[in-house]
Amino acid sequence: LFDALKQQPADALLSLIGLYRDDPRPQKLDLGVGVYRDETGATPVLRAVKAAEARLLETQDSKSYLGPEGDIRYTELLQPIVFGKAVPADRLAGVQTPGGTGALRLAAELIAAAQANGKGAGVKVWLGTPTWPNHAPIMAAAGLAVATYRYYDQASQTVLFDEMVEALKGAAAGDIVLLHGCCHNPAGADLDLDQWRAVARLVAERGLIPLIDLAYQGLGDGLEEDATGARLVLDAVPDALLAYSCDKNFGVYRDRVGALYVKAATPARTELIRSNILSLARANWSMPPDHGAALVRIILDDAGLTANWRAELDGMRARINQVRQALAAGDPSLAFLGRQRGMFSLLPLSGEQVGILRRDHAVYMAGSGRVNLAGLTLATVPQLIQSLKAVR
Ligand code: PLP
Ligand code: TYF
Repeated sequence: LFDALKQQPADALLSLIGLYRDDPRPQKLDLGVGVYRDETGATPVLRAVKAAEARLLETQDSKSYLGPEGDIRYTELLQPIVFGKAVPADRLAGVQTPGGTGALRLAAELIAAAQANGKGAGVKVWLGTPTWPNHAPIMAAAGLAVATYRYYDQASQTVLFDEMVEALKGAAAGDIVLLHGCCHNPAGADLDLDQWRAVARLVAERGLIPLIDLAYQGLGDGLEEDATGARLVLDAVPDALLAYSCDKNFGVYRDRVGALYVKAATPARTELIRSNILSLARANWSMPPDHGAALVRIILDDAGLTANWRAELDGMRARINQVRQALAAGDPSLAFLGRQRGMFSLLPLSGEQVGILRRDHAVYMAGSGRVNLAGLTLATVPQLIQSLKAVR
């Protein structure tokens, strides 16, 4: 049986971790996989998370099963941060998921299940290009058809908004449109508020269903600011999906902390969706892992810990934006980095130039030219600028 399998490529981004580790050059720069790094290059456990872990260790009196919805209080406490308000429980189904990836997969399975029941035969999921490389495989794994709209031009560093709108005018009612809530991965370029408003109108008028991927809230301009566009879209439509990740903004990557929220037009539809996402979760992972979500719950349930977490998040965001401003100030051709947000941006480099940067300059980035700016410090910004000049 298994000989029929085809060899699969390794995840290109995750493979960089090993290549970088094995490089003996002391000046090497890791701008690869998307994790936050502090000015010493470390990805530390946040102090608020450590405090929550100490509390959990002391107070947890059982590890018995929770259920497919995971930690209900966690999904409730996260809700005002994401939506900016309390959404009535009979209009919003929320479940804890294994990371943002689990939320995306569950969203895809829900769409596929509805489609299989004949409600949306031929539904397409519209992905911008470029996008996070896992988006298309997740949709395909659930059996969904993917269509694309051009989103960003790497050479001119511009969001192709008119092209995006034109493409989405070709989408059929009931089609799904995946939108990055903030800190676009890999482009670093988000819609401005007027563009978000236009997208909100477009999806509402054409009966499209937004699927918002919000994996970096708080790492762009602030917790509120980073959710503004998503909220505009959510408020404009009767039905919408939102895949959330706490893995970056709480720094709990390996603990796999996410949530799927589905907004529905009526209480009956909300209940229908809730029962289906719980049944799909059971068939996939039964129940999500508890630890990370319990930490987020403990933090958000405590005003002091919440304030500490927000301050640490503010610090991470400030450092990323400081690196962005330093690059922009250090080289006019990098001015666009100062206008973009989040950990990632796409440098206008060929695959060959990316290879030379790795081989001759020990600068590690994704083959696409995507850089994780959190891999830099004010001290190493000039090194990147010099290395880029050398390959141009
Ligand atoms: N969506 C985007 C755009 C991402 O960059 C990531 C990164 O990992 C995810 C979703 C998935 O997040 P998680 O690690 O929580 O599964
Ligand atoms: O894009 C990134 O670097 C992050 C981390 O298969 C990541 O989203 C990368 C690859 C992957 C899962 C997560």
